[in-house]
Amino acid sequence: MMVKFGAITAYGLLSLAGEAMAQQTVKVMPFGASIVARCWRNDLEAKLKSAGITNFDFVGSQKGSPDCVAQFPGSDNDHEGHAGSQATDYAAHGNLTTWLNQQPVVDVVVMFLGHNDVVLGHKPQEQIFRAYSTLITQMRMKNPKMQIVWSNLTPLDPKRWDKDSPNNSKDIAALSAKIKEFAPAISTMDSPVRFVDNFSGYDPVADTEDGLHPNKSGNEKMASKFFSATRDAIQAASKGTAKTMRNSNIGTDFNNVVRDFLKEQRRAS
Ligand SMILES: *[C@@H]1O[C@H](CO)[C@@H](O)[C@H](O)[C@H]1NC(C)=O
Ligand SMILES: *[C@@H]1O[C@H](CO)[C@@H](O)[C@H](O)[C@H]1NC(C)=O
Ligand SMILES: *[C@@H]1O[C@H](CO)[C@@H](O)[C@H](O)[C@H]1NC(C)=O
Ligand SMILES: CC(=O)N[C@H]1CO[C@H](CO)[C@@H](O)[C@@H]1O
Repeated sequence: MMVKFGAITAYGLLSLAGEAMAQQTVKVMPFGASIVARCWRNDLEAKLKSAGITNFDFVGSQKGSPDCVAQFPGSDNDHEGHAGSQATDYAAHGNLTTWLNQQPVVDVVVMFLGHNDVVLGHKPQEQIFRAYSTLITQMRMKNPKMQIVWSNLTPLDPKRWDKDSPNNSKDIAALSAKIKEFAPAISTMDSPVRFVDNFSGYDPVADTEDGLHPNKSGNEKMASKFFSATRDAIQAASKGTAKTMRNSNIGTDFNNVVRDFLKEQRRAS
């Protein structure tokens, strides 16, 4: 009788575990400024879903334009991109920590940020990099295993953006090149940083509306560029969460449940 009850319990636990793993949704926060609000996110989601990556959910306090959902029906429009924002301001004010804490869980952050530090703030590159470090530290404080996808910046059309300040497009290019160098240096085993190159192959005239913000072809390029790093980050996060069983459904740490169950079994037999 005891053994039979145990067997049923084991079966129950296993199917519960299977269910929890199947339901394990990876929470992905697209983070940055106005370009993060654009429809490349919806395009990226569509590309991931057609590749069979479906166990993720975009999170954030902001909603993209309804146009993005019209273009990609049924897509998830949540993000954390705030128009006109600078990495240096986020770092100074703790905004990211606030937004991360509004979410019960964040597994992946997709960061695209820094244009405004150059074109609005004219901040020195070292200050921008100190801000990036602070932001990555904040991500890891929220989740020591945060999977980070970090893109450099799309280029600016100098004809439009260098009128008021002649170094804008040059400074964006230099910042982009520096991000490429810095991203692997800040990557760790527990919390990998996957670099995405959004600079090369992007045409700031043909791929934007205004020399900066992507139009349809720019969105498509960005989605393609973000694809493999985001897919890998989601897959890594879902492996990680399956292992430690972050699990609010069961209400307790699954590993402990299994350990106690096995102890019971040994005692019973
Ligand atoms: C960031 O935080 C500061 C200080 O709380 C606030 O004034 C600012 O509006 C926040 N930025 C955004 C984009 O919400
Ligand atoms: C632009 O860059 C040049 C050379 O790098 C520098 O000498 C100049 O001061 C910069 N101008 C502004 C407005 O930042
Ligand atoms: C993108 O915008 C540029 C210039 O604004 C335009 O020439 C191009 O046709 C647009 N491409 C798409 C796919 O919207
Ligand atoms: C002009 C410039 O600095 N371009 C760089 C932009 O970023 C890409 C990738 O990070 C580099 O390969 C380019 O050299």
